[in-house]
Amino acid sequence: DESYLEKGQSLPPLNLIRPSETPLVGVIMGSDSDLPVMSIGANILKKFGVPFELTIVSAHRTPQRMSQYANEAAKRGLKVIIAGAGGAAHLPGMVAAMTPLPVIGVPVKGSVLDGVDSLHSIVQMPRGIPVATVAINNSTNAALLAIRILGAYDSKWLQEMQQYMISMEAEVLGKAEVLED
Ligand code: RP5
Repeated sequence: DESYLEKGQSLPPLNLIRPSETPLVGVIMGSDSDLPVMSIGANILKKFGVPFELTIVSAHRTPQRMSQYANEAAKRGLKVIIAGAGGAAHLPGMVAAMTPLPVIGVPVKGSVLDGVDSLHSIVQMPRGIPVATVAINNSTNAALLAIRILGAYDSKWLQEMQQYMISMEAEVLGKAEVLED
């Protein structure tokens, strides 16, 4: 069921699109225009079987919703937050400022400046409040990093990650063999 990935849904405050009732990872983004990028990472979480939720939280358009989300995240059982944003991408940093949970920022490429604006905005967090920043549009790595962090709570996720790495290696070695033939 991919219905939670549909674009353009209007969300009442904190009525989350929640594939899991007990999510461990919160995937949030500033706008539904970020969905094509962020849904790639969401699908990785889905593939690994990680309970997660996905919703829109805008730092500048819905600041109260952002505060509520960040303040309640740890109490609700989330372990990691993945936050995607474009432009003056303050969402990951603001969320990190209001929760002790690890926050992974995904710089989303906008229509101008090639996403370098978002990258600089997210990666240049001043000291004290860290945001783990992945490459522009790389929600895949954000999801994989979130799973590695979950491995600190439950070694099941480390085993899943190990399997993933082994199959990735086999895939690349397979391609190398084809080239050598
Ligand atoms: C940010 O502004 C969003 O994260 C999005 O990447 C960017 C553009 O937003 P919209 O044009 O979709 O409103 O808040």
